Amino acid sequence: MVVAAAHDVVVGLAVGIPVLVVAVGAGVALRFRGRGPASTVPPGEVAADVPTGAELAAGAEATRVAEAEPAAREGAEPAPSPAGAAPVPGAEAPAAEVLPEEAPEAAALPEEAPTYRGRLGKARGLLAGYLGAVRSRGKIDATTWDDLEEALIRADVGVGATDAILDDLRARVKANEIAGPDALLDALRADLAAALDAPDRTLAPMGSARAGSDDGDRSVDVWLFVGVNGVGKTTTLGKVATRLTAGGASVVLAAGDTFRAAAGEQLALWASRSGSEIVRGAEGGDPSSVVYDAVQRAAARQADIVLADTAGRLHNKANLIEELKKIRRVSDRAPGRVTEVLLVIDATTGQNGLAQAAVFTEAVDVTGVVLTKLDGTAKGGIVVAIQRELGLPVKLVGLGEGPGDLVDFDPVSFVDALF
Ligand SMILES: Nc1nc2c(ncn2[C@@H]2O[C@H](COP(=O)(O)OP(=O)(O)O)[C@@H](O)[C@H]2O)c(=O)[nH]1
Ligand SMILES: [Mg+2]
Repeated sequence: MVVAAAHDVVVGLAVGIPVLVVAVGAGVALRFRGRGPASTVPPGEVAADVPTGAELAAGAEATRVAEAEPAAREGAEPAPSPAGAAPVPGAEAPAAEVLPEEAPEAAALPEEAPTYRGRLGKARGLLAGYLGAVRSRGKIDATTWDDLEEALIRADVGVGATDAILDDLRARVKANEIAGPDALLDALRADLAAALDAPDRTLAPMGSARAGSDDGDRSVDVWLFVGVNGVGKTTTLGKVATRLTAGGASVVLAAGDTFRAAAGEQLALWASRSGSEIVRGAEGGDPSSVVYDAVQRAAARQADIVLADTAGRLHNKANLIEELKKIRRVSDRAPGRVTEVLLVIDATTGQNGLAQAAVFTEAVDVTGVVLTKLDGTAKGGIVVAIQRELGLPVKLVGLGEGPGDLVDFDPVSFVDALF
């Protein structure tokens, strides 16, 4: 692919390698873009389905060039409405365009909700071999502990949580509280569920912005969706919109991923699928303006909530953090109030998801985690590691790509589905 301008190179890369970048992990990917020697790829030439180190370095080169003209993305924050002014969408921040969706129809959720047991076949398959071996041995011996340790580590439970759980089980076996392999596996199941216990995994109830603000009726709840590219932010946002509109809420989607046009298109599809309105900006426009306009629009239409999509990668980590902080600040301006910041993590990236999370928790006050693609991985144990390492409740879980494939996280059903 030969492209003309540095800007296009960035877009090309954004489209071409995000999945691989995610696989590498945000920390590493962002570091790659931050340095990188002179490109060995001819200028303007972006090859590749499989990015080599040289191509990632070329990406670094291209993004540095693009950073020379960041003005479009880093304009002044949109000014707040003067007191008493009518909330005319787009008046203060003309970057965003409101796509009218007259009388959107609420979408119906598919009738059959996915079950953990039905969708966690891969994770269960991984554990089954080890757990079967433990059971069939008929007694608890050194091999039992090796099997359990390997099972938990391979399922991505993480070293810390694995050690804690096995220490507890060993002590109880020693104290004769646990007699044989069957009792041991029951205890393991209970320990896993206990490790997933969180004080509060419920989503902020609709209207909490109103309840918590002096601005009374005009307040609009805003939920932000953040996370690395490709983890499932837009899809999750669409699923949440579907769920909320099916419950009778009126929803405005803010297409805050202005990094590439395709992101807006994808969200527009979810808007029409879910019967939500959408506010979009120009490609490369200021995402904060889009969210700001969406809040104005929601207030004018007395909509219940704004769900804001964000870009998962910018030129570098510092940019990403600054952008997210700004989006959060602007979203929190009356009449908007941020009542959830959901960090979306792809379960298939395993322990890398934890490294990614650090970047986002630094930027914005994350209120909960959405763990996606649990249907596609044997590494379901990552949910334990997330809660333990991040101290954040896993609130929602993605079990597929369809509008209904999102469930509230339920530790007991989850753990049961693994055995
Ligand atoms: N199997 C599966 N695929 C998912 C899930 N959530 C998202 N995806 C897919 O992951 C890919 C990236 O999702 P997208 O929402 O575009 O990610 P974003 O870049 O974070 O906005 C898409 O192909 C989605 O269909 C899930 O829970 N299960
Ligand atoms: Mg997206």
